[in-house]
Amino acid sequence: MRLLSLLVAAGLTLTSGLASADSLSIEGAHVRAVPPVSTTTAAFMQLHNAGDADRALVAASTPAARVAELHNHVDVDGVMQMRQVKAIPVPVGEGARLAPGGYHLMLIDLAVPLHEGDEVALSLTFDDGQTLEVAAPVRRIETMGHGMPEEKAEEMPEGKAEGMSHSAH
Ligand SMILES: [Cu+2]
Repeated sequence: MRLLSLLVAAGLTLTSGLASADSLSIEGAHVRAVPPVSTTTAAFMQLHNAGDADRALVAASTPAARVAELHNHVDVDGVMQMRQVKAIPVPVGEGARLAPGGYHLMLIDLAVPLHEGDEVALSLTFDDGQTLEVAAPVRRIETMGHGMPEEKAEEMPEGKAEGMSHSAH
């Protein structure tokens, strides 16, 4: 499983969940843990824009999935529906919040099952051409909206060890 070792290597070279370049930065990036039968999941994070120009996230990619799409949830006659969007606005100061029930990165056709504690390398491209890389830990997200167990995943090195033993098969 070369791909999984690639994910682990990326996790070692990047500060977990945190990345910055120029005025844009990423905080709290994480990927939703899903059952092994699931081939899609979502990534969430807070994007900050401390610069003097509004930016937009226009593309994403990851070695962990064939496709990474930008998605939003929209209210259609009282029913929340997920839609692909061309861009996620990242205004100066305000930034953008990617969270359950709103904007998110949809990871489609996962290359390997993601275990809690694994780290997924995400590459985000913005409308000015700059790309930010971030290592997003896989976490269990119990509910929609708030109440994410942010600290729990940090204390679970077992997940990473398990991932490595799989790569030895
Ligand atoms: Cu989606």
